[in-house]
Amino acid sequence: MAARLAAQHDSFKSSIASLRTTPLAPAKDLLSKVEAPISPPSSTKAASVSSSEDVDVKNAAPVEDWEGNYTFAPIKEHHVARAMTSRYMKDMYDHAVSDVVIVGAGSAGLSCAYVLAKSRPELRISILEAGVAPGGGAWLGGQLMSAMVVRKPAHLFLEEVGVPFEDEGSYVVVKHAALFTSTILSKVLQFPNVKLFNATACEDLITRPDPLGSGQLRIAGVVSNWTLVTLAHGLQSCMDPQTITAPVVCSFAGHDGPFGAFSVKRLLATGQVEQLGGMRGLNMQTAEDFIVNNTREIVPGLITGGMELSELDGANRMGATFGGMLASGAKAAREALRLFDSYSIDEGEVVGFAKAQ
Ligand code: AHZ
Repeated sequence: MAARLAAQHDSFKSSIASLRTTPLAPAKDLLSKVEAPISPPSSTKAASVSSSEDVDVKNAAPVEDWEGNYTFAPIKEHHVARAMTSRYMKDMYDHAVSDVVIVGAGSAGLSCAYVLAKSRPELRISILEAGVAPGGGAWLGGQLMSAMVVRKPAHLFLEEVGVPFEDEGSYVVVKHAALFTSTILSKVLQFPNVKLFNATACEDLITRPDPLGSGQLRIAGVVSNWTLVTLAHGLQSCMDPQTITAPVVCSFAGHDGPFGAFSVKRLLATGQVEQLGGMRGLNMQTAEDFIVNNTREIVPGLITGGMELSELDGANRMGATFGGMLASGAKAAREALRLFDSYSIDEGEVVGFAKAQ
């Protein structure tokens, strides 16, 4: 048995070695032979190129030469490891106390982040996005189709962000939803006061008796964990999370789903809201106005908008029209600033009302 495994291992090693060293066969032979080698590349220069292990990178100067001599500046593996680790850990350290936390980087969350970060560059804004790719449902229009419909007046927000569209009268059309999402994402990420923690889930909310005397519990930040760790909870009994303290949390976790409507579901579980209305059927005529006009602080310190709000309020969905999400995010940002400016804050915690100027 051991001898057979060793023989298989040797044959595997030699087949890998042959993939590395055998010159590429002509294309017609490749098509006719199932076991044809795949590399090296077909360039006639390939035979004279050294393997990467042979190259002494210590003193190589970077050269952008497209004729076969493109040379990268030297690097060591630990440079890459430290470049990532030092920045990520510094961000976690700095953002452990934030001014505003946004949960969910879909169209509503990103719109909120854009307005907040642009209008108040001194604020420290953290975004938690459970997925690896921010953008939520805004990479496509409806039913996997490209175009994104935005009803007026939310086209003004597209103009503000710099997303081109075709004007169809009462609504506008962005030729690809990904154009909106990639544009707003690139702008949000370039603001120095924003940190996006993607692949990071909001697992819980920090609560405190409200020092402002509301008689309710105040949301004082979020409990976070890398999403993979959150998902592994089923396998492991307990893996403790991290926290971000903040006087204002804006939640845009979308409608119900594996991660959706996170904050309102958590508030229900903890008795901070009595019931969830549950998202209602589609009504494009009314749904967007409702979501925008009801985007609000739902318990002290927590603002909810986007489709998460439909789960709380029992509001209709709107399907593939996105103006309500953009305007809900923008309204939440205004509300977040109003709250923030009304507080006296110590190390991210609300300690009283701001003194009148
Ligand atoms: O990954 C989620 C998504 O990117 C993220 N999210 C959810 N729970 C989270 C948690 N921690 C961190 N616990 C979390 N992130 O939140 C994002 C929600 O984006 P979305 O696009 O699903 O929601 P939205 O409200 O921004 O936009 C909704 C778009 C819709 S749905 C709809 C309909 O069903 O009719 N119509 C529109 C326009």
